[in-house]
Amino acid sequence: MKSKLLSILTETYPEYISGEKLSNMLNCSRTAVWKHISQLKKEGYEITAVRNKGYLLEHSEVSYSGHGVQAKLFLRYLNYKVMFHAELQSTQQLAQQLAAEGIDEGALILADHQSTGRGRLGREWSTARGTGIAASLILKPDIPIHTASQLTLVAAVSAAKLFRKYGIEAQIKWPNDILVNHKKICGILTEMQADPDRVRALILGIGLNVNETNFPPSLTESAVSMKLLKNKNFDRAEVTAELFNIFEVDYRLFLAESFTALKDEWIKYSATLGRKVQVVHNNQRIQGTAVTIEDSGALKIIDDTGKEHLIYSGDVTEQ
Ligand code: BTX
Repeated sequence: MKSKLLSILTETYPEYISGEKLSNMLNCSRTAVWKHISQLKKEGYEITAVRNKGYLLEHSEVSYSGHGVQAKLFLRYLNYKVMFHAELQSTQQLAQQLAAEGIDEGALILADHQSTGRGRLGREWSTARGTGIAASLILKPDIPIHTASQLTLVAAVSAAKLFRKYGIEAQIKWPNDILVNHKKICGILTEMQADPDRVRALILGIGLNVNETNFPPSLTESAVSMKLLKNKNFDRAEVTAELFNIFEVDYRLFLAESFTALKDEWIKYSATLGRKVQVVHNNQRIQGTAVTIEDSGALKIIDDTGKEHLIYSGDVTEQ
C-alpha cells in the first residue's frame, strides 16, 4: 500500500493529488491515506499537504519517475514500456513474474529502492532509496539458448559507452561488472526463462550507482558512484533513458549479426584482457593470463603451463 501510494505521488508530481482521489485509487478510506502519508513522512519523505489541493511529494529525487524516463526513450527498435515502482524487493523478481505471465518484450521495470536486490549466485545488490538505478528489462529474442548469456556482454558494452558519455572511463570486467579504477559502478544480471529448445524470455537486470555518496560498510572500499567520481548529482531519468537508448542499438546489432559485431568494442573497454587472473570454474582453480574473448563470449585464458582454457561462466579475480 505504502509503495503504491509513493508510486502515485511520484507519477503525479508536480501536481497535487487529493485525498479523495488517492483513497479511490488505493481502495481505502481517506483516514487510511492520511495514516500512510504520516508514516512516509516519519520515514523521511517530504510530503506537503494543502487544504483543498491534497498532497504533493517534495522529495528532491522526485524527477526520477516512470514518465520522466519514458519521455526520454527513443523507441527506435524496442518498444519500451516503463513500469516505475517507488519500492520493490527486486525489479528482477517482478520482471520474472511478469515474463512468466507473458508480458510483451520491452517491459522495463524500474525501482527507486530495492529491499532485496540480487546479484549472481544468491549475492545481494544494494540499491539505496533515491540514489541509484535498478532496472530489469524483458526481452524475447529469437536466439539459440547457448547464446543467451552473451546478452550480458552486450549490455556491458552499452553501459561502458553510457559512462563515457558522462566523461567516466568505465571498464568491463568479464563477465558482468563495470568498474572504474577497480571499483564497481554497475552490475549486470541476465536471467532466462526457456523451453528445452527455445528462449521464452531474457530478463536483463542492471544496477547502476548514480548519486550515492555512502555505501554500506562492506562496499565502501569496492563500490563507486557517478557522483563520487564527478562531484555532482546526475538526473537518473536521463541516465536511465540514455542507457536504454544505447542498449537498443547494440541489441539490434546483436540480433542482426551476433555478439561478434560488438566484440571489438567489448575488447576496447575490457579491464580483464591482458591481465593475470584467477578463475574458479567447475570447482577447478585456473590461473593464467586472460588473452581474448571468443565470438561465443567465452574468456580465453592461457595458464602458466601454456594450456588454453575457455571459460563460459565464473568469477574472475586479478592475481
Ligand atoms: P554480482 O553477483 O556480480 O555482484 C554482487 C556483489 O557486488 C555483491 O556481493 C557485493 O559485493 C557487490 N555489490 C552489491 N551492491 C553493490 C553496489 N551497489 N555497488 C557496487 N558493488 C555492489 C552483479 O552481481 C549484478 C547485479 C544486478 C543488480 C540488478 S539491480 C536491478 C535488477 N534487480 C535485481 O534484483 N538485480 C538486478
